[in-house]
Amino acid sequence: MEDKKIYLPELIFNGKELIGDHVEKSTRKLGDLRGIFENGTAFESMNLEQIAYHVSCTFPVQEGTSGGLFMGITYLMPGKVGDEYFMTKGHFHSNIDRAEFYWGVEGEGMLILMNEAREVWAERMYPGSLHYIPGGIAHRVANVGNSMLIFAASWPSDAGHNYETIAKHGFARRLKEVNGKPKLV
Ligand code: PAN
Ligand code: ZN
Repeated sequence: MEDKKIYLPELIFNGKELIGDHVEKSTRKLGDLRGIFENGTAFESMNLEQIAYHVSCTFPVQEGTSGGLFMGITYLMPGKVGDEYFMTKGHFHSNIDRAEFYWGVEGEGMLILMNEAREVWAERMYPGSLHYIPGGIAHRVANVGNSMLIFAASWPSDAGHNYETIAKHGFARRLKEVNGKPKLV
């Protein structure tokens, strides 16, 4: 007899993509990243309509609900603006003590982290790398490879995103390609 209490999951994560009815996609073009790269002249000379990254997310509860979790997969294109790699905008969480997990799925990246005292450090991202980002730490990812970087993330549904602090003050160090290698300068 058919078991009426066993269901199929509503979402599939096939290792690379989130699939299901409740997946929301958002896109950031290079032009949306104005101001985050040091070399403004190089930036303005590029195709600002090109996609820098897109994110596929599932929000099982309403944003701001306490106790829930969200998940998102980020697809960050390879490229550079001057000697800086394509990177995500980066943010603190609005509820600053909320933590997050990131994990590497495909490609080669660098997770750049900064505490409220503006100390900066970075962790290499690669397929299978797992990164616990404690509360109070701003986070941004750079694609340091030649192919698309894919990473997944899960964060609390009441974390929220504070982009303003980073938009205004940036990170205290920049990740640049120096002699062919990524370096925090
Ligand atoms: C991630 C990020 C995603 C895009 O899901 O939102 O990688 O980066 P930005 O939000 O900085 O543009 C996350 O950290 N959520 O909290
Ligand atoms: Zn976050």
